[in-house]
Formats: sequence, C-alpha cells, structure tokens
Amino acid sequence: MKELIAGVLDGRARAIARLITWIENSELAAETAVAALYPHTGQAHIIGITGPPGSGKSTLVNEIAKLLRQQGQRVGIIAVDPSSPFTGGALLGDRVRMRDLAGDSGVFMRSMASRGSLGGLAQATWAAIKVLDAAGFARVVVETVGAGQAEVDIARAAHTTVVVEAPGMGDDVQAFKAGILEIADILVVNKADRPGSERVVRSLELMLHLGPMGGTRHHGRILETPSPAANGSTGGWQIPVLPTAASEGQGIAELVNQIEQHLTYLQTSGEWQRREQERCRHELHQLLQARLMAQLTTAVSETEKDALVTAVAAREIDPYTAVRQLLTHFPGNLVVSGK
Ligand SMILES: Nc1nc2c(ncn2[C@@H]2O[C@H](COP(=O)(O)OP(=O)(O)OP(=O)(O)O)[C@@H](O)[C@H]2O)c(=O)[nH]1
Ligand SMILES: [Mg+2]
Repeated sequence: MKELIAGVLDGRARAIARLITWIENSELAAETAVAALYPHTGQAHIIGITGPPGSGKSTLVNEIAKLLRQQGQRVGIIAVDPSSPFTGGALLGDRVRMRDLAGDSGVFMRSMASRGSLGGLAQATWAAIKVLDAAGFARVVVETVGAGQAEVDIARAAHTTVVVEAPGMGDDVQAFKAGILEIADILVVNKADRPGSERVVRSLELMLHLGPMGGTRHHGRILETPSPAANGSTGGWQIPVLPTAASEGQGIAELVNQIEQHLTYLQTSGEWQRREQERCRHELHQLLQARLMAQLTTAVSETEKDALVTAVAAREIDPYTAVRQLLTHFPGNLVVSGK
C-alpha cells in the first residue's frame, strides 16, 4: 500500500489504476488510501458530466479532455456506469472513444462499475476522485448517467456540473423529469446537428427564466438557496445553455471556456469554499449512513429481520416498533432518540 500511495503521488498511471481497483474491491483499502492521500487533495477542479443515456456524454468528455490537454492541463476521467457488471478498467466502448487520448500520460481514464449497491459505487467513485486529485490531475471529469437520486448523489461530488440533453429522446427535456436540472451549472444541448435541437435549447432557456426560484437561479444552482457570498459583488453565475455537436467537435471550445469561467466564478465569489463545505457535508452524511447500515447488518441476523418483516406484514406489530427493536442492537442505544 505504501508503495502504491507513493506511486500515485508521483502520478504514475499503473499505481493509480491498481489503487482504484483496491478501492473498488475493499472498503478497508479505500479507507487506508483516502487517509494517506487526503492531505494531498483539494487541488483538482472536479467537473461532472451528467445526462440521459446516449445523449453523447462520453463523446463530449473525449472532446473536452482533448481540448484541456491542448491547453496543457492534466486530465483524469472517471466514467460511472452503474448498469455494467464489469469492473476494473475502461469499458470497451469508452476505450474506443478515448483512443484519441491513448498513450498520453497526461490523461488517465477509468470506468467504475457497480459492485452490489449504488451506495458502494458512489463511495468508491468519491474515493477514486481523491486518488486522481492527489495524483496531480488539475481537472477531473466524472461522467454519470443522470437517471435518479443515486446518480445525483454521485454528481454532487463535482464543483461544476454540466447537464447534457439531446434532441429526439422522447420527452423534450429528460433532465427535468429526472430531477437533475436543478444541479446544473451549465446546460448542454448535444447533437445540435440533429433536427429539434433548437427546440430543446429554447425549452431549457424558458425553464431557466420561469424557474420556480425566479431570480435566485442566477446565484448558483437553479434550485439551491443563494449563499451570502454568491449574493455579493460578483453578481452571481448565469447558467448558459450551449449547443454542441460532440461527434463533429462543434461547440466544444465554448463549453470548455464556460467550464473554466465557472471555475473562476467559484474562486472569486467565495462559492468554492461553500461548495467544498457542502461536498464534505454530503460525503460525511453518506459515509455515516453506510456505516450505520453496515453495523446494523452485522448486528442483526437475517432471521431476526425476516421475523420482524413477517410480524409487520401480519399486523402483529407496527413498523415503528419493529425499527425500535432493531435499533436496540446498537451500542449506546440509539432508540432513545426515537422520541
Ligand atoms: N448526431 C450526433 N451523434 C452524436 C453526437 N454526439 C454523440 N453522438 C452519438 O451518440 C451515441 C451515444 O454517444 P455516447 O457518447 O456514447 O453517449 P453517452 O451519453 O455517453 O451514453 P451512455 O454512456 O451509454 O449513457 C454515439 O453513437 C455517438 O456517436 C452528436 O453531437 N451528434
Ligand atoms: Mg457514456
């Protein structure tokens, strides 16, 4: 482990890949690695790319990474694929798409696939981001499928969130339905070469202007309450709606420009510190939840849980009483706080 950590801090690709595999496979390894690397993190700009399946996220990430490389940035890429049972290295599709970047030591690409629960995937992803941060990648791009709350949780790891839409995906605006519009700092309508893309751009612009929070949307993420800092002299952040045709390389320069501008906005408005605080709060909360659940799973036998479920289903006891009974297994007796 010590050697791996040294290799990661040196930015060596093989050490990074091996450490992330360890992290995926063992929570203890994740804990040890994060403890060692944590003092070296906090430098990377973490960029989330999220949106419905097939909207062109991977193609966009490829183009973004190419441009950032031209600008001299080292880029780490994590593609989160909860639907895939595979793990350990890039998925074939991503490998093909990322071939432009192959052989460039300034780029590291990794797919994370679900092992068991999405909660575990989220934690492994958060840890992997720290590995890339500590390895000196100034930009870490995280691709997630924006499909539900669990994916939104992963997206919360980002400082800057890009939500990707595309025309011809059934509903005009998928993200709104999935509840991921509210985490957008930048909106992208990809496949601008396809018919209907202008209509999606207009719907998104309309949504921004008619947003439920009215004027506050300019001060940060659409549905979040504005922070005092963001209300200050900088005038807040205007969420742009950008058309791109990733497969044609169109609109990428403007997208990367807006991503960099958002970073500048975060750094000059005090919003960076506020988001760091929020990110850490969220991560602590997630970890605590996972640990408590794990403790419960260890403390309570499946037989006991099954018996309680049966009793609740038979109306012998109510669900609150059942939970109280389960909580008596915790040291310190959490049950007291139930009242
Ligand atoms: N016409 C057109 N096709 C595109 C564009 N960008 C991507 N595509 C195509 O759309 C398909 C899906 O692209 P991906 O980049 O894999 O999309 P994704 O969002 O990463 O997909 P998942 O990871 O499976 O959710 C591919 O066949 C791409 O070649 C674009 O701008 N225009
Ligand atoms: Mg993809």
